[in-house]
Amino acid sequence: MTITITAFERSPDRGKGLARDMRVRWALEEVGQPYEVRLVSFKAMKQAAHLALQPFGQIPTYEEGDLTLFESGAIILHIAERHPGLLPDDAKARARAIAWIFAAVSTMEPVIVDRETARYLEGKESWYEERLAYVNDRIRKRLGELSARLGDADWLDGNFTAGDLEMVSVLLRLEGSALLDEYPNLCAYSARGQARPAYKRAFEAQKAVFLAVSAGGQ
Ligand code: GTB
Repeated sequence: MTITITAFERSPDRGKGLARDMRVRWALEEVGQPYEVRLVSFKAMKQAAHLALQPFGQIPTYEEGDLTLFESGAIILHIAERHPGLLPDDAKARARAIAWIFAAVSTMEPVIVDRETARYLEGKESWYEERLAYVNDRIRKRLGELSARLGDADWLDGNFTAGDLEMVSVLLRLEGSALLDEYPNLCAYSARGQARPAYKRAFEAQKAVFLAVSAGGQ
């Protein structure tokens, strides 16, 4: 059955792979599932046809036969449960890997997104730098805890899982800030994720969208 996901027609990250379709692409590449991509404009995302798939008017979505999903974490869990390669067979190890997916999106990502939101919405305020210091400290707290748990292991719990895929994707949102550099084992962890052939294929695929739009002079 054909899998179709949605992605930005013009991603604001200009091909850096930071939008959440990248995680879904990466998961599909890890399990060797071909997929199609429907590009949506910001205008189309807020219109009825897309809202029927994604009630908040966002990307990514996932369609497979009569199944439609939204929320990248749920999509990744669905892919990981349906195809071998992203979750261990052992039931307890599988449950722990799923816990790491949730840890990435609900414990780590909110503090990181808060930093981005502060920059976009409050960057010009006189108190921005002061607020940023607090936001950065909240991120450092989480990075320190994650760093302590990872230690010198390659992945969070044994072999690479969907939990690592989600966690590396979240850490990537810190690229360009110096925060991650304070935690060498997390830098190495992120680099290991990005070195995976499936990550590279997914990255090139999303970058091709940006290059095509740029070449079209749009
Ligand atoms: N919880 C949802 C999920 O995980 O699927 C969140 C989905 C979401 O935030 N989608 C964003 C979106 O559609 C794109 S990924 N935004 C449009 C809107 O809300 O109108 C977030 C994102 C966007 C851009 C960058 N960037 O340019 O660097 C990075 C991340």
